[in-house]
Amino acid sequence: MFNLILFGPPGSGKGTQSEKLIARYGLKHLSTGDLLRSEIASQTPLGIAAKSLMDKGQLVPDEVVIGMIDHALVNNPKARGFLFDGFPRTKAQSEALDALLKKKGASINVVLALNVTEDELIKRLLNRGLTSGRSDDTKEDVIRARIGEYHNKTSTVADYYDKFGKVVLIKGEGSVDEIFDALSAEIDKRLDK
Ligand code: B4P
Repeated sequence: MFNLILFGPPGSGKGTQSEKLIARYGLKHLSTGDLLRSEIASQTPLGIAAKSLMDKGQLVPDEVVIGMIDHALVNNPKARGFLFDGFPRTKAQSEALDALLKKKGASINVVLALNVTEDELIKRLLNRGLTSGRSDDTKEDVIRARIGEYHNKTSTVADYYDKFGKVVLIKGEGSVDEIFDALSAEIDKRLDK
């Protein structure tokens, strides 16, 4: 199995690059943001509770997203590998993910971390908010709260995997294709081994 975490702050291009990477490498895409938005669209109790937090720019509780990922891993026994997009976002989520993969005799191969300046993140998300219909993309104070959550809770995920030498920083500004090429080069190096 080849398991990859695409890491970075909100708006760094995780969703954009994930679509291209799964098409090239045949990995199963697991985006906790997409899973949560699908719960919201179906108006499940989980979705209704998550929406009020997401609309404030806050993270949803660890046990909720860990449960969703556990379910997805169990439901995809034949996957050749997973691309985790927007997960893990806390140290507790990282530890839980490692334990879930261990049950499959697998682990994270690499964490590709997209690096983008804060001004560019805000510009991209406000721009996406014009067309996405996402309520968390339309207000600058909510976007700043999401970036704050990233600095306070999520950036520690990179420190956690860095201890195992698994983190590679990737310049997240430039054209979508340039960034895709840089990400692919890092994956190819590891697939060749
Ligand atoms: P996510 O759905 O993960 O959303 P994101 O971080 O905002 O998006 P991403 O970085 O994928 O942006 P994209 O590539 O699309 O999370 C939403 C919320 O869900 C969180 O705030 C939280 O509340 C909750 N949540 C999700 N996972 C959770 C977890 N594990 N634990 C707790 N809570 C969780 O790019 C953004 C824009 O930039 C797009 O418009 C794109 O077109 C543009 N763009 C991309 N690349 C570009 C480039 N190179 N140049 C110019 N523009 C570019």
